[in-house]
Formats: sequence, structure tokens, C-alpha cells
Amino acid sequence: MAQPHSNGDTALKPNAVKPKLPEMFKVLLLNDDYTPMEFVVETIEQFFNKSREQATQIMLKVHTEGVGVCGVYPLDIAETKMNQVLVHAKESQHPLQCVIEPA
Ligand code: TYC
Repeated sequence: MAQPHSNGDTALKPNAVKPKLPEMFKVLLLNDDYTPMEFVVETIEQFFNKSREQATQIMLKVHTEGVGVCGVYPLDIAETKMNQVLVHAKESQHPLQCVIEPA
């Protein structure tokens, strides 16, 4: 039986009581010299639900800085989006690269 003023399990095992938030991952596009800008913009619109304007800003950031974030998701969704981009690029014979990293 709990003593007066004790917090019981909450004090001893916080993780057993408080659900953990899912760990989040950034989906990044990497720059290259060959993939057309238009293809990158369309890819960002298609797989990351961005407007034309948002997708263009992300593409230009990747083009000028080498890397840019398309979105942040739980691991399973981040992996799925990365794979969708890589398959789409390969089918179109563009060398576009996509990676994930912890947010
Ligand atoms: N650098 C490419 C070009 O000049 C455009 C590009 C942008 C490629 C973003 C990849 O992730 C990328 N055609």
C-alpha cells in the first residue's frame, strides 16, 4: 500500500505511465548537377503535399545550400516518403538523392 505523500508508480517508473511521443525524422533532398529543377519541384509537390511556391523555395534551398528539409515525420512515414522519392527518381532516370535523419 502506498505511503502518505508517495507518488506510487508515477515517481518510480515515469515511462510506464507517460506515453512517449514518436521519434521524428527529417526527410532531406540532396543537390546534384543533373536532376532538372522542374522535376524536383514536382516531386516535392507530389510526395510532401507542398504548394508550388513552397516546393520551389525548398528546391532553391537545396540547389544553393546542398541540402533541404521537405518534411518531418515519424520513422515509418519518413522511410516511406524517402523510398517513394528514390523510386520516382530512378524510374525517371534522374540521380536525385533523398535521405532521412533524426529531427
Ligand atoms: N542542381 C540542379 C540543377 O541545377 C537542381 C536540383 C535541385 C537538383 C535540388 C537536385 O535536390 C535537388 N538542375
